[in-house]
Amino acid sequence: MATAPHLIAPLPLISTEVAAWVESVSALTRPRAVHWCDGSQAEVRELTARLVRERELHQLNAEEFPGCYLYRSDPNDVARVEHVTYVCTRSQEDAGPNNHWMAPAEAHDKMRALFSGCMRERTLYVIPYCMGPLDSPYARCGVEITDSPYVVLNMAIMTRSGRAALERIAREGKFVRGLHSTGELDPARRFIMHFPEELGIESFGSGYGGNALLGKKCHALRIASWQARQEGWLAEHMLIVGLTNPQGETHYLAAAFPSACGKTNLAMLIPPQSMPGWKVETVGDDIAWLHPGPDGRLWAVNPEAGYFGVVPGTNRDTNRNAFDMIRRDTLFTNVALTADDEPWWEGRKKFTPVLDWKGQPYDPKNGPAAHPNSRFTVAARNNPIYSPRADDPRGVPISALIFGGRRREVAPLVYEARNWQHGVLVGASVASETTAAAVGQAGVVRRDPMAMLPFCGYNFADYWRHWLEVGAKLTRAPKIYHVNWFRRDAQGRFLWPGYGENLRVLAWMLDRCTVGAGATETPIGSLPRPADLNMNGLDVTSEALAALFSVDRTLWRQEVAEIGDYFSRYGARLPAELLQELAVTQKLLG
Ligand code: OXD
Ligand code: MN
Repeated sequence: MATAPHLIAPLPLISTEVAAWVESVSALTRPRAVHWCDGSQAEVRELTARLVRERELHQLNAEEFPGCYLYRSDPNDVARVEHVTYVCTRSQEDAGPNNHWMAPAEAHDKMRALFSGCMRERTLYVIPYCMGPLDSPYARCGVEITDSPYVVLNMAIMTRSGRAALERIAREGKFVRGLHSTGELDPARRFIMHFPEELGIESFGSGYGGNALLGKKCHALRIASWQARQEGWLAEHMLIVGLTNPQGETHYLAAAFPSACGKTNLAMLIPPQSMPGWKVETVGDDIAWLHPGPDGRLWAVNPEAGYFGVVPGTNRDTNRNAFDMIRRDTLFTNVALTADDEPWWEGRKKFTPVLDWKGQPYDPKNGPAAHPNSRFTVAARNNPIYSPRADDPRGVPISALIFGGRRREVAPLVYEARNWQHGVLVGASVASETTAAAVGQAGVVRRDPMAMLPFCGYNFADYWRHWLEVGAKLTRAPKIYHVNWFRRDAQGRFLWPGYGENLRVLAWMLDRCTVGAGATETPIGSLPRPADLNMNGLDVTSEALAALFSVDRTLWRQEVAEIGDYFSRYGARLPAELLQELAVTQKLLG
């Protein structure tokens, strides 16, 4: 795509800061051309066609998957890279033990050397974008400069990008600066740097989603969490879902689970047949920006405009909405191919793969056909249950907040925190098995507070303090829950069917928030008794139910001790309230 003059926004629309920054980045990176993205469909079509011609994208079977393309990333660039992701604050203490830290001057020097001349022979794309509805006071803007056309296509789906965003930036004069280059995709020259005090991001050496689509994890979580603390709100790794009960009342829930633990599935849940009259609508599947409202409630907006979801496991039984959604206008990354040029992944019931995700003839001896972290990028508007409220500039009011992890044992199916302060402890002590979403060994249990371990842009101790302060502003605070869909028996089988059946648990939460459904008090919080949940048509044995609803005091005493050890890393900055709540739980456990 040549740099056509008509694509350059007329000058009055460009803030002088953006123009000056683009100029200084081009002086450093030396691109062959500069292209200002206008965010139009024509631009996306033109770029897609070029990438197909250049064999960067592969067009999928146009009858079965119209408008769908496959992109294969470099095989050593398939996931987020937490070990080279840094938060570069002036004081190391501000980044906290939860982040890798580098002094800003050192990080800038390192990155300047990498970016120097890196776009020779490449086009520099300028992507102005807005996270959140364009007319929302809660939305925040950024500009990503990248040399990756794949990033341009993804950002066009994932954010509200182009001319309208540039206009808002020109009006506001404030934006997050994200500089990205794929470099040579050399893992030894790969760094994702964040400068929260400067509202800046510098990412080099990776083209993978979470490392390269800078609006997503880098801006909407790491930088936004920092901005949110200063401005009195919260930027969270949470889905947002609307539930309408058979009486026609709608409530919104926000839920934080670590990466690849089912946020997209819960946000797109299909009610089981035995729960007629329930309606589910998606507001967001990954990130929520939460604001205390003038009415004392917590309000949520989804800053994203699309989904970057995990493909394997998606089928008509697990998530029919997602399966239908990704049958058109979807960009697939690292899935396998069938003989008919259809995308294929583990869990897709029909057909067999002939080429694996690397484009090699499929041989099961070489591992799965689709990469376990293969992804779909698709516009939220393609979602058959997209909530009309997702575009509401005020957001939606939240009735319940949910934390959860992937744990074989210890955590019961669901429990309710005693109050907000206890809920902050529950969130801060989330533990979960690692997944393929990040480089490293999968299946290892680690603490992942609020599912934000890889994403909080500052010291967790200050973040928990901020959570307590936000709660203090709410006169109608949401109740806080913990769930675990992943409990297993001694043979390793899941005890709970999950997916649509999770609605039974959500329905109990809503009844707790509204009509006061039943529960039993335990040392860790309130649990439903099996009779408190809607069990109509549920196929789970009574032994499994007993295990799902049990609190093993020995395991929990050990858990409390481990949480205490974990908190001790945060020293004197740790809010005393969390230790007080932990002491209450310990005492109740006896
Ligand atoms: C994601 C992640 O891509 O959490 O959403 O890794
Ligand atoms: Mn995520």
